[in-house]
Amino acid sequence: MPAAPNNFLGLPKELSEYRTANVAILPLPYEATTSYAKGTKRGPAALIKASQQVEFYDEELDVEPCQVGIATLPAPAITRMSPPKAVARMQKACAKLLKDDKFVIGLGGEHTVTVPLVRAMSDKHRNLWVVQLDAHSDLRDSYHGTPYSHASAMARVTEHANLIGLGIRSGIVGERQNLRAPSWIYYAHEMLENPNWQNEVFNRLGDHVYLTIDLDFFNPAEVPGVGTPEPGGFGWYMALDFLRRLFAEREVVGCDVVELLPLKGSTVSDFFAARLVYKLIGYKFFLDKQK
Ligand SMILES: [Mn+2]
Repeated sequence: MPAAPNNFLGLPKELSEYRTANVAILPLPYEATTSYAKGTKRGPAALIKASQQVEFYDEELDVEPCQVGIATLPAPAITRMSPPKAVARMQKACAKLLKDDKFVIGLGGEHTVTVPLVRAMSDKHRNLWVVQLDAHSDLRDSYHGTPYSHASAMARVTEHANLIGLGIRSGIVGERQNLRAPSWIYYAHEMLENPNWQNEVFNRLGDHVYLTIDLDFFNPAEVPGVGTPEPGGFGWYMALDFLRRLFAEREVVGCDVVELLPLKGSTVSDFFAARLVYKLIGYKFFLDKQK
């Protein structure tokens, strides 16, 4: 028997050809500045491998979202580059996909990969908003000597876009005051105490949104395979409830799922991440627009 194609979902040729695909999966196995556990560079490959066990059928949407066509790109050759060079190379790769009108989903790698993706997206979409699901604010201006640290990803992002950070439960003193208006941070404990947080977010959020999901947003009991786990966190259904509304009420122009750190002996996090990426594709193309 021929081996299954090594692309997202293991799709046959007619559903994974670049020319006709609406979605481009861009693996970014970049890991240069991780400060705790190592291994996020193996994230994209583990996610793609796990995706080959995901069913094509989405029972919630009652469709096969993969029918829109999903091309899996080769990873850009960035492993030996300095951070500024690697960031420039990733931005170029993303810009090419946007020029070809693909809906880009970046797979990390450490959270730094969001910087080049947002730079490419903000060249195309003025007044871009970034929605960040993450345990960490990532707002240090630089960390361990580099402005391209994973701990500085959102500091760089706010140079190009407005930001709404959700689920944050690890940060630095003064970060909320230093955030340039109209950006916002929602700490996890505040979201738990405020049943109206979603409405507040949607009252503030602009029309064009780039979505970045750091898997440590989720409870580490549910997603243990992350570089920097934080106690607390949110669950699958809570996230889907928010994401469904985000895709229905706003124009999501691109996304990434980052910081997957594949663990020996457990595929839970890899499969969770793969299913999450497929949910994003389903919500992007198969929800009725409301607004
Ligand atoms: Mn994080």
